[in-house]
Amino acid sequence: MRIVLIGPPGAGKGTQAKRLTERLQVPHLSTGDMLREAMRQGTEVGHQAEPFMKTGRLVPDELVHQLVIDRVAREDCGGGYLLDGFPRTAAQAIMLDKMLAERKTPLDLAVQIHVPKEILLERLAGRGRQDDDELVIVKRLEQYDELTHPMAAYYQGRGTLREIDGLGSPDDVFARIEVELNGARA
Ligand code: B4P
Repeated sequence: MRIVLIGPPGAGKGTQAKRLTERLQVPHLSTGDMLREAMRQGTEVGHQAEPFMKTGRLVPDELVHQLVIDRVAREDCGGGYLLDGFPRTAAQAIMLDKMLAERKTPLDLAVQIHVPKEILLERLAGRGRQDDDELVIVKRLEQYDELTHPMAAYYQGRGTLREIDGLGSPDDVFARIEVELNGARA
């Protein structure tokens, strides 16, 4: 299966992606992880992404596009994959569609996780990653509201969007996602 996972920072994308990929036995493609790895390795992409990530802004679409194209072309993605945190803008959604059409591999499901802002702030404050500084978090949430949330409508129009309540324990949330997953596989 090919799935995209959409949600604000702290919604539990990474947490649920791990469970989903274990269940489906497909690779977990997190653009956030790929960008952090590029920064750690000091690659050109990493250098270009760093100032954006440190200030809570989305990195330019072109940088992420190439990462995704290269990763999806790898052999382990032949049986499907889970995209965690991609697409995040309308341009990324269009790019993904083009790539899927070229490869003749349609998307099965877009899952959007909803969590109220006050809970997101609590969760992120407890995590302590470099970009979990209070001001940076506010910027990341703003970017989600302005760019990513409206993008979800793109999938609604196509009938692939499933909206999930992200409150409760990670197991509660996963149980809700599983219901949608089973519906899509039926
Ligand atoms: P990401 O790495 O995607 O980071 P994130 O949005 O914070 O999501 P993450 O997966 O880490 O958090 P989660 O909700 O799982 O992006 C980081 C940055 O990279 C972006 O700001 C941007 O600059 C850049 N970037 C990435 N992709 C991009 C793209 N496509 N285009 C442009 N820029 C891009 O978990 C958060 C915390 O909540 C965890 O501590 C977890 O334990 C906890 N949690 C999860 N579920 C919970 C639950 N049910 N109850 C309680 N706590 C829970």
